[in-house]
Amino acid sequence: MQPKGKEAEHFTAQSGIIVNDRATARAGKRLGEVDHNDWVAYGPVDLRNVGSVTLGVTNGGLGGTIELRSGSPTGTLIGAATIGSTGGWDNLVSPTVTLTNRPAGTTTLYAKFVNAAQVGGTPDLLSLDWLRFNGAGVKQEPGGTLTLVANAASGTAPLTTTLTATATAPSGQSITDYAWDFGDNSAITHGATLRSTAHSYPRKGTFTARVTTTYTSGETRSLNLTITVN
Ligand SMILES: [Ca+2]
Ligand SMILES: [Ca+2]
Repeated sequence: MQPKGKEAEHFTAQSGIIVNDRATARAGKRLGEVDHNDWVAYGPVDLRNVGSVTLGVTNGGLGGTIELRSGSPTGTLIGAATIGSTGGWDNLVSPTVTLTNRPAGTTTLYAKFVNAAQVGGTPDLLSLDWLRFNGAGVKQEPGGTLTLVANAASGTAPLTTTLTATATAPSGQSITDYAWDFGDNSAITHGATLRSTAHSYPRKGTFTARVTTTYTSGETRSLNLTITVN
């Protein structure tokens, strides 16, 4: 089984793509030379109970659409995200794409990059840094509860927001860690009692903020919240 978090550069096949070293990229690498109709593939993946995929992407170029397809580069379209300018190649956004028409079993997931307005292969469309598969997957979530709110969840740049989690552990356990991922490649912050934290988003974009609680058993529970900066 594939892990829920996936570096974009850990593809199993590609067309027209290279891997670039970039200090600001997660795991130090991301996709390069991303042009119209290029694609990367990840497989095998089991998308049962995976309701959405979050895409970590930057765009200092032309922009375009990331099409998620199953089975082949021209297979069933199961989700798409259109990426506008993020103001530079080091500015990451993290939209979450809801999946539809998911295959019933294991498949190869293709991410195809599309912008028919690109002329002569320049400039690049965008750079994909990572993907995250959201949902319980084939493994059951542990017990406990988790809710997440932001004050505010949207606003104009620069936006400073306060994220607050309300969580309970399964019976007989306790919460040992809250981990906060702001969806912009800034450092994840942790704390055993860090139920609430503030974060600033200096630029416009769509970001998926995420909190993960860890229980004494070592099991975790996560929840996403979209932050929209206009
Ligand atoms: Ca290319
Ligand atoms: Ca990466």
